[in-house]
Amino acid sequence: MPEPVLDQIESPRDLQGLSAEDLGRLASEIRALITRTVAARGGHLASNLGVVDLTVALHRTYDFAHDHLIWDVGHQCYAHKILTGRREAFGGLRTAAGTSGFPNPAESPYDAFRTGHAGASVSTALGLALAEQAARTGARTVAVIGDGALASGLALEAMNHAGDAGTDLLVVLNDNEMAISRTVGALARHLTRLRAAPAYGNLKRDVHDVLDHMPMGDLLSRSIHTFKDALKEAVVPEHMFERLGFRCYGPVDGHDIEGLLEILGELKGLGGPVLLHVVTEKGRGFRPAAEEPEAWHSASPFRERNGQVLADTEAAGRDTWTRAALDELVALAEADERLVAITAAMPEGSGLVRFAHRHPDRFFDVGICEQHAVGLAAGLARGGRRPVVGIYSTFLQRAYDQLFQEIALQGLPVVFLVDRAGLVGADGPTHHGLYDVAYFRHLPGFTVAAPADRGELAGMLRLATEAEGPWAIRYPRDHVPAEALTEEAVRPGRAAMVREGSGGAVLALGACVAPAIEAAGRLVEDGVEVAVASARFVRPLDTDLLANLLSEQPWVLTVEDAAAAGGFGSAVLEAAEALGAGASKIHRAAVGDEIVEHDRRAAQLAGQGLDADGLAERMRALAEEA
Ligand SMILES: Cc1ncc(C[n+]2csc(CCOP(=O)(O)OP(=O)(O)O)c2C)c(N)n1
Repeated sequence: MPEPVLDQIESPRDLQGLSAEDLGRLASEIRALITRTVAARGGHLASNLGVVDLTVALHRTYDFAHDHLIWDVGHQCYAHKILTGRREAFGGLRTAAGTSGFPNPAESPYDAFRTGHAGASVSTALGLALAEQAARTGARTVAVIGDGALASGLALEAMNHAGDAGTDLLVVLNDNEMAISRTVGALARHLTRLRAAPAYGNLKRDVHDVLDHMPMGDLLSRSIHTFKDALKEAVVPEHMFERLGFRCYGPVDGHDIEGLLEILGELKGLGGPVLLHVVTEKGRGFRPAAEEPEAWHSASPFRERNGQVLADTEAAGRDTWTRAALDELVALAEADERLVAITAAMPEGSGLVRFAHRHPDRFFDVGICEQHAVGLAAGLARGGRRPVVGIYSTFLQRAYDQLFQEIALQGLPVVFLVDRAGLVGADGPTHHGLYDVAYFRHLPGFTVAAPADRGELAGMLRLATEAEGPWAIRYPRDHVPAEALTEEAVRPGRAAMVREGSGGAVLALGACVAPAIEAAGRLVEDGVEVAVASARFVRPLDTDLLANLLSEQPWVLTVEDAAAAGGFGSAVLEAAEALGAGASKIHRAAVGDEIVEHDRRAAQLAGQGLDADGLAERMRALAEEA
């Protein structure tokens, strides 16, 4: 067995001495390492396997210790991490001891930004390019963006600017015809037409065509007209970004390392905004992922041998919140023809794929366009439909203004199923859903709810789809409690007592009710009976219940899986102040004012004192002080 090429790579500079054959072997070794690691740790598989050759070619062509490489989203940066000195830490991918699943400058100077949301790469790359241009450093900037992310508003805003600014910038369009699901929209169709164009795959041939079509025998002009000059004419004139000021090349085969090196080498010499359209295959090299790239976009741990996903024993028999919400929604949609569902490129993650199968004519996947998703919902609602937007808390941040302008200000009946609300585990800080309570609760007219169990979820969803104004229902990336915590029917703005006691009270929000009940149970040994209520609503808040608790209990602890600032506990404090009663009795458990790094969700909750152990400790301390 020859020594692995990867063993010779300490930094990208070590790529310089390698032959074309060695580069090919290196790419295979990296693919194997990625597959092995994701099989053990979980992570983004299909996109990463697709960009290995491109990553090798980029690092061989540029010196990103000096130049800049920005990965859009950043979920496809594994080969980049392996090549930039993080091979060992990569073994602990997405665990507290290992590298994160996204770029992070704290890990390496080869990462310019912490990223995780789609569509930002061209903006940040253009900013860097403008700064480098002003400083005359000669550093070059490259952004790699997928065909899914390119259709996001932010990316198009940046392309619009870059095409006009004329700054040196290479945008590599990594076209694999997929976002997480198949890429949707008119831009995707445009790219399909370009892929089918005869120019596919051979930029060099195009350049020679240009040379060959020069006046025959005109040797002088032929010799002046070099390859580089001809390159300027070998653009793809019908490319929409060509019309917007980019010089566009390709499509080229993103798995032909030699071809990529040749093209990148030539393009490196060009000034101004350049777009290279590269075609790659998601899941390349691992058959299950190549055959089903959607299922393997983000993988749970699996058996490398056959791709069999390993069962999550802890969750056995329990539904995720996503699954439970979709069960209810699909049932409601049978009875209410007005219900329509919208996703921004997350049909699988949001669970709405089940709605889509049942009611394809009432389902809209708008691509990675959260702002548009919310605007579209407003229009549909104004037109008499009842839109339900299934979206992650973190991605809805993109559409904050639409929540105000298009929804709240109009008072339109749109339901937001705010998934992955709270700490999300291994995806880490870019993906935590910590701010939705704060960004919803000041919007006039919104009802903001969080279920503690399945019954509450069903009751809330029914009320929300019947309501005359906007609703948000938040739930975490977790499993629904196996048993009902309360039987009491859900009524707007009303909390529910789930445990009686007079030694203090916990007012818990949503999924925090279950650990609060468990913690209260532990205090019985200490002779303290703590009352627990499921708050159910952040807005409107149950001020009657709050007034009772403040008059009857020695202390009230609010608990939420959300940022403390502006969160549920803040709402309770404000309400207590307005009531003129007992604000000093209120204590808050919430996620602190800090970045919570990637880890298991259970560990993150424990780190914030939000698990049963942490809450029991907090309650014990409050009971002792009282
Ligand atoms: C603003 C935002 N919305 C949604 C997502 C979830 N997401 C992560 S990767 C991805 C697909 C990206 O597709 P593409 O840009 O084509 O890259 P590929 O995975 O195909 O390489 C999506 C929708 C996100 N990261 N950011």
